[in-house]
Formats: sequence, C-alpha cells, structure tokens
Amino acid sequence: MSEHNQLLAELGLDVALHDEMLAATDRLFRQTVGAQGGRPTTMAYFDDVLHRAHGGRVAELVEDKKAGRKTVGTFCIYVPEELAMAANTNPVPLCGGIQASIPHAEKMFPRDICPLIKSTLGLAFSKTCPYGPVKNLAVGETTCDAKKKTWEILAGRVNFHVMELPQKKGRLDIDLWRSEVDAFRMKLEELSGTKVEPEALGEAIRVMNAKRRALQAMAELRKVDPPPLSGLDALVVMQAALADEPVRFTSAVEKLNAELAGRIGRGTSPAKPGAKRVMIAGCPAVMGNWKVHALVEQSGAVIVHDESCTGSRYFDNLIDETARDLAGQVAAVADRYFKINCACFTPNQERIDAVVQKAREYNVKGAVHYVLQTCHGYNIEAMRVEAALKQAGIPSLKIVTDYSEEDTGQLRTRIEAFVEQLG
Ligand code: BJ8
Repeated sequence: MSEHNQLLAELGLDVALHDEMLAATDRLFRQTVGAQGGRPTTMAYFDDVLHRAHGGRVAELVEDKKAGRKTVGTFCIYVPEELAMAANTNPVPLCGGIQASIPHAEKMFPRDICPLIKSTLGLAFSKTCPYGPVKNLAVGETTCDAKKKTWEILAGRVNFHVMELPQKKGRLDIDLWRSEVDAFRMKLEELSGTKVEPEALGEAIRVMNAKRRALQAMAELRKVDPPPLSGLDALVVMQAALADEPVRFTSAVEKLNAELAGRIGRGTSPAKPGAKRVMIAGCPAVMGNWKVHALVEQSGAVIVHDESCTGSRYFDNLIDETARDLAGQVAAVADRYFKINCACFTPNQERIDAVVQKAREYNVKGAVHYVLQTCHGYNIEAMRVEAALKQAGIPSLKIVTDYSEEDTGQLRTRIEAFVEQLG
C-alpha cells in the first residue's frame, strides 16, 4: 500500500472505493482539461492542486491538526475564511463535484435534490471523503432549502454549526448577518481555544484580499481578444482556489498572470481565430465537474468569464482593510460577504444587473446560464437573467443538467446550435 493510501486507511476511509472514484475523476480530467492543446506551462501547478486535493493536501491538514491547528469544513462561499484563519484553523471546502459518489447518497437521500449536495453526501456516507475524518467542525448556511434540511441530518452525526444567511438585503438583514458572522467567530474561538485578535484578523484579511486581487487580475487578462487562457483552465484555477493554501495559491496565480501577459504580447491564445466569446452564469462547477465548460469550448467558443461561485462571485469585492478594532473588522468582513449575489436572495436585482454588466465588460456574444438539476433558485431566476440579457442584445441558453454523462450528446447538440447562431 502506498504511503498516501496508508494515511487514508488510518483515517478510516474505504481505500479501494476511494481509488475507484479517483480513477473515474482522473479519466474525466484527461478527457476535458487534459485534452486541450497549448496550455500555459504554469497551469501545471493548478492541475497538481486538484490531484493533491485527495493526497498531499490531506497530509498537510493532518500534520497541522497534530500541531494543534484544527480544520473547519465549509459548503458555501458565504462562510468567511478570514475568521477561520484568524482563529488558527484551516478552512476547507467539502462540496462534491463527482458523479461516482452520488449513488451512495441516493441510498438514503431523495434522488431529486441537486447533484452538488448528493455528491457531497455520497462522499461522506461512502467513507471516501478524506476531509470528513480530518475536520473538527462543519459549517452550513441557510441558502437553499436542500442544504438547510441536509444540515439537520448532518448535525446529528458531526460537530455542526449553521450560519443564518438572510434572504433579503435590507438594513435588518445586514444587521442579522453581521451578528451571525460574529457568532461564527465565537464558535471558532470555542473550537480552537484561540481568541481572534485584531492583528490576526487583519493579517487574514490582507492574505485573502491579495488572493482576490490576483484572481481579479487573471479575470482582467481574459478581457483581451483573443483571451490568453481557456475557460476550462480558468475553472481549474478557481477549483484550486477553494482547496489550496491561500498564500501559496496567490503566488501561483501571480506567476500564471505573468505568463498570460506574455502570451497576450505574443498573440498566443487557446481559442481558434474568430472563436465566439461566451460567459457562464449560474451554479458553481466544483472540483470534478468540467462537463459544461468542456462542451462549450469543444463547440468552438471560448469562455471568457464565469459569473458563479467558481468565478467572480468568489473574488469580486475586497474587504475594507481600514478598521482597527475587532468589531469594525468583523463588520467589514460581513459586509463584503453580504455582497455575494446567490440566487437564494429575493428580490435579487443585484445579480441580474451583475450578469448584464459582466456580459458587457467581457464583450461576450452570448451567455450560458448553468443550472444544476433541481436547483430552483438558479432555474427560476434564469427567466429574469434571460430577459435582462435579451434587452441588452445578448442571447442566452439555459442548460439544466447533473454530473452524469448521460445527456452529453444532447447537450453538445444544443450548445453547438447556440454557438453557431451567435453573431
Ligand atoms: S452562494 S450558489 S456556493 S449556495 S446549486 S446547493 S444553491 S440547490 S451551491 Fe451555492 Fe453558496 Fe449559493 Fe454559491 Fe443549493 Fe443550488 Fe445546489 Fe447550490
């Protein structure tokens, strides 16, 4: 048994099943990301982050845990990573992007819930998620109904904390959210035994703002026509953003950005001449899920922006760094996170406006609104998104799909027809 599998066995994982799932994910990676030509050489780092997510990164977290730094599992980008870092814990995302774990969730859970939730639960229930035994606390949030009800099941099994995310954006809601963020700080302090001090929180804010700036710079480079990076590679970077240690990750993005600037200077692009610029809007595509991005780019278009939680919703808006006392810093953290436009809000004009603004800024010819099956928020909101884009003269296509490969042929036909008719 390899040293790595030895570690997974010690964590109580089903190593054989874990190997099987990784092999299926690796096959998809090779068929999509790996099948692209002319990739930037610095992308090797981000490929490695994805491959290390179930390997070296787990070993790092186990070592940290032995040294007293606990791990906090999250399911959503509303959970402020800065607070976890300032309380001397490591935040790690637990969202699943693979099909192979879903049947394990369907043995217990209803089949008609979103694949992201089923994939996550399937990894946990089948003992194939290495973060399950490593984490000391899991943090859910009140975004969609499927998640809220899932937390009730998980809370009976693991140490669980739920953050209440209000679903309107008025003054009372902001106040409630600020108090929820502060309650999360106290929960972290209780878990880690480390008081969040203004110096530590200030440093965590600077680290995460630097990460956001690097990702914003990468997004800027994609505005160039033709872009120096494929949409699929940009997605790999974003998937790595959720999993990697932030300082190391930021430095890797800065190196990638330098290479992309050089490619722009030489006119090097992964896009075919005249490739139509397309944006993706909607649900996140977390690690293991490259399906729709690959189909869009295999159809000859190039994705130049993602309005999603694996896109600009993750890195837009910096945290105000000027507050010096803890209360001011916590409020600044809360305010930045409250600007994320998830479809769980009502009304949600901010998101509709953001999609149209991004479409214009990135000069796209069309938008693909990506909806994970049974995600009612994004599915219904797509009507308003489509109408607003239409008014701005930008055609859009709504894709509702899961993680399986069953509908690939049908989706390919629809996407090719959509791209073909773009001006
Ligand atoms: S902020 S998008 S990460 S909740 S896709 S589980 S909404 S049914 S992932 Fe999400 Fe936070 Fe919103 Fe982003 Fe529910 Fe929809 Fe599934 Fe979703």
